[in-house]
Amino acid sequence: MNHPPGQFTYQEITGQWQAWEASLQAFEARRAEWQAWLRSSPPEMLFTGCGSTHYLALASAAVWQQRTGWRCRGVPASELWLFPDNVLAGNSDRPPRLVAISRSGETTETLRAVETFTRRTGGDWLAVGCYAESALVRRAPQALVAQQAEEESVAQTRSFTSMFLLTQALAALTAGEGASLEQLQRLPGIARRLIGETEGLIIKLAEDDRLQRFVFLGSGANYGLACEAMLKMKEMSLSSSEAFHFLEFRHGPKSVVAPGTLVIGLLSQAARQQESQVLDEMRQLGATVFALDESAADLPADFGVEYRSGLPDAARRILALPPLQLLAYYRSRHKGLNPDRPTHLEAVVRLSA
Ligand code: F1P
Repeated sequence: MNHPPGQFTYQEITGQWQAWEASLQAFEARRAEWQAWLRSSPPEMLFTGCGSTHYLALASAAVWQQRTGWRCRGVPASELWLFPDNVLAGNSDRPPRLVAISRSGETTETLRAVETFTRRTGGDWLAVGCYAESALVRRAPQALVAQQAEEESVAQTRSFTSMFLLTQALAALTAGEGASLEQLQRLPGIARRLIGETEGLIIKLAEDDRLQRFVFLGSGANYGLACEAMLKMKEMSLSSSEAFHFLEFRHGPKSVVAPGTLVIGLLSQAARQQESQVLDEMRQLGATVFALDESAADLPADFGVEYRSGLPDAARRILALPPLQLLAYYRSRHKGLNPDRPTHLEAVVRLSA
């Protein structure tokens, strides 16, 4: 049956809070098992994936290091597979642990990265995915599977945020600072409200033809999320779309700023003042500024999304994604494209060699 262009993507974005709820409920049911898995802390925790799930690996590594104090790093699966000496320490007597993230659980690079990791280190590993019967999940000693986050659309939306929520939930079971499980369990209801509240603004921005270049800025764990929002805009709408660490944008890339540039800032509590200064400077250079934060009242922005979550920074950062996924969706539809089937892309990259 023919579906209207973008129908799957729209449903998967606007209903993602339901996948968040189901994923957290399934996690809670195995809480004791996960606490046992966390009992021994590894010398290092590696996170890996491809494309969206590489960006998820970056965000998850930052969240985990902040929460656990362990040394954590996110790397592309192709780097771990093809250049293991650049990723794996040679002289470690205690092996690192690996978190392999893949929506499909069938991406060749990710499967080969796991093979390389286990062959070289013998370390324990965990799969994070959406398909319980996938090769990655079936091979894994332990797996976090995002319930109800499977997708028809090629571009990852609810799958990404649900898998991110699960990696945060696992981190929340360790000691240290960061989001608690109870705080994360409040997110689905907040996201449902936020999607409804922000859709009108998002449509207005997406349909403003003066805006032709999109720059996503985020620091700390928000950098991986800024990269994911950049990729959505690129995959779905074929627009000029870039992502930078917030303050890095001054060191050269800002040369592109002009009146047709939309600078989208994912603000953090720790660096909010410095990040706000960057937004102010870009506005002076002629950019239109769109800020996403708990409160946008005092920010130098033309447009803002306010989470008003009542949650700490560590728990609320995921709330930036649904509005930015919708921005990519509506820009894609405004250009007459089909976000369900992005140009040149397939849902899974399988390599022969
Ligand atoms: C990884 C990936 C996606 C990308 C596209 C192709 O898939 O690169 O990030 O958006 O769908 O595959 P997976 O390993 O997470 O299934």
